[in-house]
Amino acid sequence: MGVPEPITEQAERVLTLWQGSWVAAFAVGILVWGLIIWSVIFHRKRSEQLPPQVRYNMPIEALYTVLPMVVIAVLFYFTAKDQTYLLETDEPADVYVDVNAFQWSWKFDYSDAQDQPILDTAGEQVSVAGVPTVTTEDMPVLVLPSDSVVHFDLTSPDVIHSFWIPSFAFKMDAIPGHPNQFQVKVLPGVEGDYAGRCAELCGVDHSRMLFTLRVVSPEDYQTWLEERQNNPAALPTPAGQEEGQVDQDAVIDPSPSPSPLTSSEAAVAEEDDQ
Ligand SMILES: [Cu+2]
Repeated sequence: MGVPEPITEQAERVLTLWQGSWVAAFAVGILVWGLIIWSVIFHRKRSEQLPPQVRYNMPIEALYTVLPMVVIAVLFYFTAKDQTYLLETDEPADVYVDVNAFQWSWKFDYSDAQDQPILDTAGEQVSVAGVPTVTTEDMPVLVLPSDSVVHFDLTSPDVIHSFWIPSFAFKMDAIPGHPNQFQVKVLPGVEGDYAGRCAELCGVDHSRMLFTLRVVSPEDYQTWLEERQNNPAALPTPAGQEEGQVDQDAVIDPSPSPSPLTSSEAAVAEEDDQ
C-alpha cells in the first residue's frame, strides 16, 4: 500500500503494525457496514404504524461503550509496544553517525563501534557534507554497511529539521539544543541507493535538503572508510571557497579620475556651462 520495501528490522516492525492496523480497521468496517446493510434490507418500512420506540437499552449501550474502548486498547497496546522497541538504543552499534541537519543540507560525521570519531590522515573526522540540491549527483551520500547496527545522533544548529529515510519507515526530528537518537539494524542483502529527505518545513530551500543513502556490504564499507581516511584532500571543496581569493591589487577602480585641466581650460569650461 505505497510503503517502500523495508531495509531495517525496525522498518519491518513498522510495516507489520501498519498492516495490522488496516486489518483491524477493515474488521470493524465490515462489521459496521454489515449491520447497516442488514438493517436497510431486512428492516424496511412495512406500514404506516410507528414501530415500538425503545430507549435505555442497557446491554446495547454498555456494548457501544465497551467495544470501542477494547478496540482502542488493543491498538494502543501494539503501538506502545512497537514504539518502545523502535526507540531502544541499548544495543552496541557497529557504526555511530552524527547527523547534523542545517539550513539546508546534511553533514554526516562517522564514529567507530566505540563511538570514537574516525580520523583521517589529516586528523579530521571522516565526514560527508552536502549543499542544497535536487540533482542526484550533487547530493551528499550517507554510506552505511548492510547487516549492521547503526546508531544515529541528531542535532541542528538552526531550526527544527527531520531526518527521514522512507525505506526505514521512520523519521526523527533534529532539534536545536535537544539531541535525539535512534538505532536501526540494517538488513543483510539490501545493498543499493535509497532516498533521504528533510521532513520538516525548515525554510526556503527545504525542498532541496535531499541526500542519498547508499547501503554497501560491510567489506565495501571498510574499503570506502579507508579511502576517505587516506585521502583527506579528496573531500569536496565547500562551495564558494574558490571565490573570495581574488587578488585585491589587480582590481581596477572603474571610477574616472578627474581630468588634469589647466586653470585657463577650467575657466573656459565654466563659461561654457553658463
Ligand atoms: Cu530541513
